[in-house]
Amino acid sequence: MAKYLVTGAAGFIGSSLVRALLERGEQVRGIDNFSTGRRENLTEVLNRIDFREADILDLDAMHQACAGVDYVLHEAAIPSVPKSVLDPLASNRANVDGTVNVLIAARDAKVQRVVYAASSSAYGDTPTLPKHEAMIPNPISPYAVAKLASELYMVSFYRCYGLETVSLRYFNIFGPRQDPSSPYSGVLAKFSMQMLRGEQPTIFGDGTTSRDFTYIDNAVSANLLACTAPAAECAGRVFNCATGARSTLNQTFDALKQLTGYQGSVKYAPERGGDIKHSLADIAQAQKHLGYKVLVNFEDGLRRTVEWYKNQCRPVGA
Ligand code: UD2
Repeated sequence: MAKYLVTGAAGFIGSSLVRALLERGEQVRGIDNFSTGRRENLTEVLNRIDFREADILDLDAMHQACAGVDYVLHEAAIPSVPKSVLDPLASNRANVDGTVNVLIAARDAKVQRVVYAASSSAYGDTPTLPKHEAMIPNPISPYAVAKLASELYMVSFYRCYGLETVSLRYFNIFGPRQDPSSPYSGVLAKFSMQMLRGEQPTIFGDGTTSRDFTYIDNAVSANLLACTAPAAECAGRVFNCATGARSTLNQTFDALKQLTGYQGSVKYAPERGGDIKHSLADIAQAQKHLGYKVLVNFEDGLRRTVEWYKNQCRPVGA
C-alpha cells in the first residue's frame, strides 16, 4: 500500500482520483482550499482519507502534506482560460507559484514521483493536427502560459534534483462532478445542466471549434499508469492525455440534444478571447511509454455524464 497526496482533492479530477485510489486500497491524503473545489465532491469518502484544508501557496502546509508520501498527484489549480485573461496574476499565483511550492515540498520530503495536471492549452493555435509532444508550445492565454511554465518546472526538478515528475497534458477532461454552475465551467458540464433544465446554451463562435473531449476515467487511468510506469519510460517527460478523436461544438450540442431531450435551439455569440480553434491529440507516446489506453470514448462518456447530471437534477426521493 502506497501513500498518495492529491492536491485539489475536492475538485472534479482530484475527487475522481481519490475514489480510484481508495478502490485500489491505497492510502490517500488530500488537500484543497475550496477556491474551486467543493466539499460535496468528497462527501462519502471524506472519512476514509486524511483530508486537510490547505492552500498550495502555503509552503509550510505543503511540507506537512508531503511528509511520508510516495506519490503526489498535483491537480490543484485555477482552471479556466477566460478567468486567466481577466486576472493573470491570480492564475500565475495558483498555477505557477503553487506548483513550485508543491515541488519544493515533494523534493524535501523525498517523494518518489509527482504527476502533474498539465494542459493541452500549451499547444496554442498551431495549425498542425493532431498535436504531439515534440511540437514547440505556442500558448495563447495566461492560463496556458502558467500551465506550460509549471510543466517546465516539473522537468527542471527532475533534472536538477532527481525528483521523478510526469506531466499529463489533459485535453478537455469531462464527466461526473465537473462543476456546471460557474460561467467558467467546462462547456460539457455547462451545456448538460443547462439543456437538462431547458435553458438555452450559448456557443462562442460559429460552432466549428473542436475539442478532443476526454472522459474522466481516461485521465484517472493515465495518472495511475504515470505513477507506476518505469522511470526510464516517463520521468521528466510530458504526455498527452486524450482520446485521439475530436468533436465540434455543433456536433456536441446535437449529441446533447438527443441525450437530454432538450427541444430548443442554441444561441451563437462572439468567440472568447484566448480560445484555441481546434484541439486534437496524438496519444502514441502515452500508449507506448505509459501503457495508456482509451477506456471510454466520447459518446459513452457523454452518456454517462448526462445520466449523472440527470440524477443531480432529480428531487430527493424521486
Ligand atoms: C482549456 C484546455 C483544457 C483544460 C481547460 C481548463 C484547450 C484546448 N483546452 O479548455 O485542456 O486545461 O482549459 O479550463 O486549451 N464554450 C462555449 N460556450 C460555453 C462555454 C464554452 O461555446 O458556455 C466554448 C469555449 O469558447 C471553447 C470550448 O467551448 O471554444 C471549450 O471551452 P471550455 O471552457 O470547456 O474548455 P477550454 O477549451 O478552454
